[in-house]
Amino acid sequence: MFWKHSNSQDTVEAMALLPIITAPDPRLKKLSKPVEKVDEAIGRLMDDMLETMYAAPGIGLAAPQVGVLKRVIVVDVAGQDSEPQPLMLADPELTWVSDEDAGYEEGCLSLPDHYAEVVRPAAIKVRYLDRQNEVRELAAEGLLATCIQHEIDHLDGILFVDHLSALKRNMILRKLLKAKKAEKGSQKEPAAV
Ligand code: GNR
Ligand code: NI
Repeated sequence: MFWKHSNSQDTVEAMALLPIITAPDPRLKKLSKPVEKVDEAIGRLMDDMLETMYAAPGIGLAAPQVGVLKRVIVVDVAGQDSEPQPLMLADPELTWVSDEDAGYEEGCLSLPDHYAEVVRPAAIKVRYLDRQNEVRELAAEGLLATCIQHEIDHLDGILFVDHLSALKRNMILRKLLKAKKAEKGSQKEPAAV
């Protein structure tokens, strides 16, 4: 679907799959910076993030997950059997949240293979800059509202496990750390003969 960037000179360059950072990693805990303007470079970042998200596959991705500490997120909750509905948001801000809450079983590409119910406002309004640098406002409920809040959390260095009890959070983070250490160890190990 999104295979090429075209720039102002009408040349094309291949899009890129970006490596996704997994926890624990200090970059996932940082506050990302506003972009203020969606220029060509931010547009390309959005395209690359969307391609990376579809390939993962995931329903959302935030720039810090690919090591870029800028306030950019992409979302598509349409699912594999329907028309894609890509959203690309820069500097997203919640302008309204419902009093009513909803719980969803959440996952995160930066916390692979771990899932837990997180309670958040059931409906939101979000103001942002779109791919064309236009200010827009979107009302969302259901999975889309959950996903947008999950992505905005990433921009503030917050992971879904930060909404859980310390016990559940530490259990998940310990397992991820162990998995990382095992991965490193296996790389260092000489091949068995
Ligand atoms: O792919 C993802 N699925 C998901 C499911 C429930 C609530 C949030 C999400 S977002 C996640 C992709 C991701 O890690 N985005 O930051
Ligand atoms: Ni996530």
